[in-house]
Amino acid sequence: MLTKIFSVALAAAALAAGGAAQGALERAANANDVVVAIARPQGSGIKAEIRFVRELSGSGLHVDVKASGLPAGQQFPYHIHVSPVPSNGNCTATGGHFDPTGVNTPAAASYKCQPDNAAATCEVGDLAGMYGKMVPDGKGNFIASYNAAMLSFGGKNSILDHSVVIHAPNLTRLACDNIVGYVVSGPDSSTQSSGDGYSSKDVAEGNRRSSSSSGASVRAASLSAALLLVAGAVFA
Ligand SMILES: [Cu+2]
Repeated sequence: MLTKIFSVALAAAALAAGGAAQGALERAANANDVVVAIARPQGSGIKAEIRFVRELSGSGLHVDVKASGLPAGQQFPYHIHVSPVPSNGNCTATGGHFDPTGVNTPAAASYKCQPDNAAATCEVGDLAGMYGKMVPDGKGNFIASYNAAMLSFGGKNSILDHSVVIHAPNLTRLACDNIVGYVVSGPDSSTQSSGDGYSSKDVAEGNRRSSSSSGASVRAASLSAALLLVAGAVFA
C-alpha cells in the first residue's frame, strides 16, 4: 500500500514538474536521503506502525500512528527510546527516552512535559507527552496523525538509529521496534507491490546516518513535497 503511494507520487511529480522534478528525485536517491522512516512495534497482542515523513514545509516530521490489539479502556504511553532493539527483541534494552536537548536530567526535580512549551519541557522522544497517549476505541484500535516539530532525520534530533516503545499504563514495555529510514531509489512506474510494505525495487533501506547534510535536505525537499501532496490525496 505504501509502495503504491510512492509509485503514484513519483509519477505525479514527474508529470507535474517535468524534468526538474525528475532530476530532483534522482539526486535525492543518489544522496540516499531518508524521506520516510517507519517503526512497527509488535508484542503483547499489539500491532502498531508509526510512520515519520519529512514535512512539506516548516520544521519537523509528519507522524502517522496506527495500532491495534490495545485493550480498550486503558491509555498507553509511547516514546522514542535512545537505543535500538537488540535482535532478541528485548524492549528493556532500548534504554531511556530520546532526550537530546536534555530537558529530563537527573538534576531536574520532576519531569513534566507541557505540550504548549514542548521545546523547553518535553523530551524530543516523548510522543505521548506532546501528542497524547494511545487511547484505543472499543475494538482496540488507535489512529493519530500530527506534526512533530522537534523531530528530524538529521542533526542531534534525528530519530534514526533509535526505537519506539509502547508501554502499558504502568509503564511496562509491551512492544518495541527500531525506527528504520527509507529512501526512494528512483521513479519506476512499472513496479507495483502486491502486499503491504515496500518492494525492494521502489525503496532501499536508508543509510542510518547519524549526521545531517543540509544540502541533501534541500535536494530532498521537492521529493517529500510530492510524496505528501499525493499521500494527502490518497488518504483524503
Ligand atoms: Cu517509553
